[in-house]
Formats: sequence, C-alpha cells, structure tokens
Amino acid sequence: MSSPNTPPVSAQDFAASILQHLKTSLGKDAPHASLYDWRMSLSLALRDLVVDPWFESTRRTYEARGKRVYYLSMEFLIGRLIEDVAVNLQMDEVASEALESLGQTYEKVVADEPDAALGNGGLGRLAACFMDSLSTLGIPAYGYGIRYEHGLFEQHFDKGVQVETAETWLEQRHAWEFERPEVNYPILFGGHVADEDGKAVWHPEETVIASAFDTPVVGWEGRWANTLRLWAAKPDRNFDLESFNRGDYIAASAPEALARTISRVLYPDDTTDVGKELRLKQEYFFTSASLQDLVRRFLSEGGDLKSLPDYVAIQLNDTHPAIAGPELVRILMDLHSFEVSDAISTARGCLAYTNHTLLPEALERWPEDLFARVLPRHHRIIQLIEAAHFAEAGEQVRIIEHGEVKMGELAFVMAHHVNGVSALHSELVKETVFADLHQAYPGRIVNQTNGITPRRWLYACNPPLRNLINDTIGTAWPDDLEKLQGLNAHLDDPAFIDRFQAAKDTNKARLSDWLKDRDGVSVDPAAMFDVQIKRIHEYKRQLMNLLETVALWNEIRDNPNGAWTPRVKIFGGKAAPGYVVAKEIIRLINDAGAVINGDPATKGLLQVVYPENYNVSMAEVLIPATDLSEQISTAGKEASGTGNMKFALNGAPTIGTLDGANVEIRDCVGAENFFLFGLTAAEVAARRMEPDYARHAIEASPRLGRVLEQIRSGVFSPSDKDRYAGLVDGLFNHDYFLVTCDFDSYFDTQRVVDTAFADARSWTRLAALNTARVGWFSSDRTISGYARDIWNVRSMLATGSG
Ligand code: 26M
Repeated sequence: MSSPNTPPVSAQDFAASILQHLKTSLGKDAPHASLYDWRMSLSLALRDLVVDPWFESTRRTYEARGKRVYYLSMEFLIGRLIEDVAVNLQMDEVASEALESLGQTYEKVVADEPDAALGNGGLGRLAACFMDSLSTLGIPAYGYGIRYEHGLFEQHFDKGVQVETAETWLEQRHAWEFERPEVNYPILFGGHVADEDGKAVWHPEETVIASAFDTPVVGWEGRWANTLRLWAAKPDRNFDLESFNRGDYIAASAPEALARTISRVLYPDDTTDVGKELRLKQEYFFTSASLQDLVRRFLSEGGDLKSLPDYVAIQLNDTHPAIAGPELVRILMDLHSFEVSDAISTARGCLAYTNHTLLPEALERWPEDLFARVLPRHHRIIQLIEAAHFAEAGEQVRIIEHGEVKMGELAFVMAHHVNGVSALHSELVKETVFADLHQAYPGRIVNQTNGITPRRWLYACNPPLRNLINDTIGTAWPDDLEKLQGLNAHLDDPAFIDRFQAAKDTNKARLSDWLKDRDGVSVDPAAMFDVQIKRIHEYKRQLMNLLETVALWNEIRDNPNGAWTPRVKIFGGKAAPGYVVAKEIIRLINDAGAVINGDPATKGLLQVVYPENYNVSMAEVLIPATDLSEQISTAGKEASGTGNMKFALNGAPTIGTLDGANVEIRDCVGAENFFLFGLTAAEVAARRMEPDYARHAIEASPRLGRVLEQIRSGVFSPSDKDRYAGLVDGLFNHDYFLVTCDFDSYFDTQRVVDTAFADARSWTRLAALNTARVGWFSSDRTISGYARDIWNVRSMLATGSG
C-alpha cells in the first residue's frame, strides 16, 4: 500500500489505464468516446486501484479471525463515488491531470456520475459516513443493504408544486460494484407452521433469491477497504420449473413478479406507512440474506455458533432490520438445534440497535395478522422472545400489543445495547419512548453522538478551505479531525482571516455559477447565503423560516432606507409523496419566493431560491458556500441532525434551537458563537399543556399576525386566494411544532445575525472559529465510540488513528 500523501500511480500511467479501459471495457477509441465513456473508463481505472487494498484487507481479516462488524441498514445514501475514491487514494490531482492530458475536463466527467441515492436523508447518509470511517479506522466490517433499482425519487416543481418521477441510476452500468452470482440465499415467505414431533416446522409458500453485489469501500490513504454488500432479488428458478413442468406457464411467472418487486424501489417515506406488506418483505429479505451470509461465513471458518457473539457485532440501523432478532433465533433453533433460551441469549449477544427518532409516527408497528401471514414462524418466535422477556423483566412492556407487533420494543429486547444519536436524544429515549424498558434493563441505553466523514464533507467538497487548512496546520487532519483545533491560534491573524474569506468567496461564486447554469437563477455572491437543506417536515419548521422571510420582506418595504443586510434564503429538500402538509409548505415557499423575487422594492436585499431535486451532490456545492446554517427544529424533535455538523465544519455559523446535536455543537464552539433562540425541550412540553397557546402567541405578535393574514388572504396566491387558508388555520388551531411560539425569538435572533454579518471581518472570524472547533464531529470519533462501548472490536491498523 502507498505511503501517506503519495499517489500510487503517475498521471501518465493513469492516463494509459483510462485509455485501456476505454478500449477494452467500453469498446471505444478516444475520438468517438462520449462523456459517459470517459466517466466509465475513469471509474474503472480508479476501481482497479481499490482492488489490491481490498484483497489485502480481506486476507488480513480472515487471517486474524477477530470480531467483525455487520452494519445492517435499509438505506445507504452514498452519492457520487469517483471523487470519494480518488480523494481516499490521493489520486484526485493525478486523475485530473490524466484526464486533462486526454483532452477532458475532470470536473465535467465527475459531474456526469448519477448519485447513488439509496436513502431518504440523515439515517441513510449516516450509514454511508460510517462505512467510510470503518474503513479509515481499519475495522473489519460489512455493510448490508438493498440494491434498489430505483433510488429516492427525483423532485421537479410544476408551478411550485412538487412532482415526483422515478430515479433510474441503474439504467446505466454501475461502475463500482462486482456482481457475485454465486452468492445466493433463498428467502422464504408465508405458508404455515406445523408441529411435528414437538418441533415447530415452517412450511413456507414463496421463495425469493437474494443475490449479492459487492462494492469496495476504501478508507483514507487506501490503508483499508471493507465491503458494502447489497442484495438484489431474483426469482427462484427451481420453483419456476416445478410449475412450468406441470404445464402451468402462467403460474410459473408469478414468483418472478414478486421477486422483481422486492428490490425494485426505495420507500420514499421517512415515517412509517402502516401495513405495507412489500415494505415488511423488503425488511425481511435483506435481513435474512445478511444473517444467512454471516452465519455461513462464520461456519465455513470453523466457528462454533455458541461463540458467535465473540466474533460478530450486528448493528441495526433503526428498527428496519429488527426482524434480525427473531431471524437469528430461528436460524439457531430450527437449523442448528439450539434451545430457545440459548438461542435468544446468543442472538442478543450479537445485536445492538440504534434509535433515530422519537416521533411516534416513525416508530414501526405491523398489524399482527399481516405479520403472521408473511412471517408465521417469526410470529411464533416473537411470542417466545416476549415470554423470555417477561420472565426476565416482568410484564410491563409487551412486544405484541393491541393487535400490533412493535418493532422498537422487539429491537430493544433483543439488543445488548441500544443507542441514541446525540446526548439530548439519548436522554429523551430514556425518559420517553423506552422509559419502561430502560427501568427493566438499566445500562442498556447508551449514547453515540452522530458524526460525518471529513473526507467527503470537507476535503473533497471544499478544495479552497482544504488547501488553506493544509497550509496552516499541515495535512494530518483528515483522519484526526481534532487537529483542526490548531486553527484557533490563527483566528486573530488577519492574513489567515483574509484567506478564509477568499475561500468562502470562491465557494459562493461556484454556487452562483452552478445556480445560473442549472436553473438560470442569478444571485448576488456578496449577499448572505442563508441555507436550510433537509427533508421537508413540519418539525424541521421550514414554514417558520418562510414566515420570517415574509416578515423581513414587510419590514424592508416599510423601511426601504434601513441598513438591511442583503440575504439570499436558500431552501432545498424533498417531501414524502404522501405528506400533504409538507407539500403545501413547498408550494408556499415557491409561491412566496416568486412574489418576493419579483418585487423591485426589495430587489438586491432579499431573494428566495429553491433549487429542485436536492441530493447529496447538491449538498456538496451548497454547504461550502453557506454563510448561515438553519437548524431550527422544535426542541426535542430532531434526534441529532448531521447537516448541522457539515455546515459548522465548512465555516457556517448556526442559527438554531437547543435540539439534537445543536446542543453539542454549541458546547464546542462556545455559547457566544452560536445564534440560539426558542423554547427548550422541557418548555415545549410545558407550553403544549397551555390552552390555545398558538392563538395567544399570534395575538402577542403583530408582526406574525400580519404575515399570517397576508398568506391567508392570497397575497402569494392571487389566482387562488384560499390556497393556504388550511395551512394558516392549522397554525392557529393545532400548531403542534410551536412555529408560532418560537417565531418572535427567531425573528429577533435573525436581526442579531444581520448585524453580526455586516461586520465582515468578525463574521469571518466566527466562521473560521466554527471550522476550528467542530473536529469532534468526525464520524471517526463516532465509530471509535461504537467500537469501544458497543461492539468490542479493534482496529487492524498498527497505527490506529482518529
Ligand atoms: C420507515 C418505514 C417505511 C419507509 C421509510 C421509513 C423510514 C425511513 C427513514 C423511517 C425513518 C427514516 O429515517 C429517519 C431519519 O432519517 N432519522 C434521522 O436520523 C439521523 C441520523 O441519526 C438524525 O441525524 C436525524 O436527526 C434523524 O431525523
């Protein structure tokens, strides 16, 4: 493997490798090659360089026979990979040079890659950051998930209204994966359970084959590479043949149809859709395949299943793979003759569960009859698990209750550790959703505050700042992010602050060009770029941001000669297709934006921009160019947030509530360097008890009342004046997320931000201070915490870093 900071190949040799792939893998010569051909050739040439470190890591893992991590996640929100791999292999400059020598533009080729959008938002992106850190830290690990044919839908705006179309990333060849046609497992569904000689025997009705596709995940400097194994569903040919031989041609195609649907499409919700049978089948499909795979590997290495917990750490990314508990018990009991109590304790020794939300509508529950129909054996096993749990902890908490199977309770009971994703969230997990189980199993709930990979979220996406940091504190920071603290010593150096400002200006110019090229939108790079990008959700309160925007518009019109700080309000994010209120909020942002942007009275002072189809690669352009990070959720509702960390790392101060990881970000940067507003989680809970709290808040705020009246009366929807009457009435009557209560505090704090931003030098110092002080939020730190507190696994790298 290469030594630090030395590319493994010269630009000349790499150009030759690209040309070789162009010829032998794409069947083209340079004069006839399309952008796609060049992108594929570049990807394959890079992939070649990953294979040796990958084999070496796999060889050492098998040799060491140590414990391995299995990260089970329905979602891996990866984004593009060319730059990620190039950066991790120190090949970014070489790749760029090689392509230029072939007459191509590296940036254009990189931008041709479709995002692998196999996730909805924070939970899926966290899984992708964790894979990067597991490899960087040299921890033997496999990610397991689903190879969706269609990732998250594409979002378009039709007159401001969100319209969804199918995403089709696999219509083009996917350069990074290796198909493993020999790695197949049968996944069984339905049928019935019979008692045969005192043993429960499952006679399933349907079989689907899970087939593996492997993507190497290379860590920093190519020191280690793990595997992301995604399962694709295929029909069971044996089954086909049987009915085919009976002459029933039509029946023979039925399993084909089921198989193809299972890995067809990512569910686009980030709340549960009760009773969707296909979703349950997806969950069982990938969980069963993953467990069969890891058990087969363990046995092939001569392991004794009784000692499985010494060799296997399975992390459940939310409850989506919670069926892993009963499935592992089934494998141990039905296939390996374990006693029920041994099976349960062995499975529990392997399993840990991460909770990502307290929102009741996001906690998975399955109607018991549906569950028993799809997974009859697991239904029985869950009853055994519940009985064992009652014997151990008493009968306060049931797993099956009111005709529903509660996946959170199942995951909790079957896990040796349960973790929340920020300090505040983990405490709330103990006090609310799992209060009774916390009493029954004290010590089981722990915290692991989320993190982000600094390779993608600073080094790769922000070259100007990366270069400044390298020049200032050296190059050891990408895998030891606390080293950024070294920047603190330079915060009062005018030359450093000038360069920091120049880096931000470069990024803002780049975003401005990108907006112009893609959407034809012009923005003033001198204005404050105020950015809120995330899924559209009532609790995240994009609506409050929009209300503040309208209030500011009013204020500027009332006082056109005031010393206003020019702002561009940038929104980005998708709503779940069935989430009606979220879609109304999107439409209102677009409608209000059109009116405000068309108003000559506020031109140059206030602008609303909402680029459609927000995704990982859009985030990589927006975040480095951001001046102000909006993290304004109702306190107690955002489990952690990870966008908040990305902004701070890239030098954007936060306006935010005391919610999720905001609390810890504020601790790191210092209270005086964080624009805090709003009620605390405890105050939120208390305020909800007060009768008519929203009405009172509106009556107490003429500024808010005026904005709501404008929206209700059709100022932003003149052709359809009542369009937003329902949305506004909702705020008066059931403002569950306390938009009205926090509005004044938010507006006032935004004016403090205006004043602070007007002093350019001190603002830039504040921005740089954010970068210097948030190194703790590296996902390397998070993964080290999981390895130490939950998994009991160690790095394979002699010089373990981070
Ligand atoms: C469930 C059922 C059917 C279809 C989809 C779902 C589903 C998918 C994603 C439910 C929840 C999902 O994600 C929740 C999520 O993204 N939570 C976020 O997790 C981040 C990482 O821990 C946190 O930073 C965010 O605060 C939290 O909202």
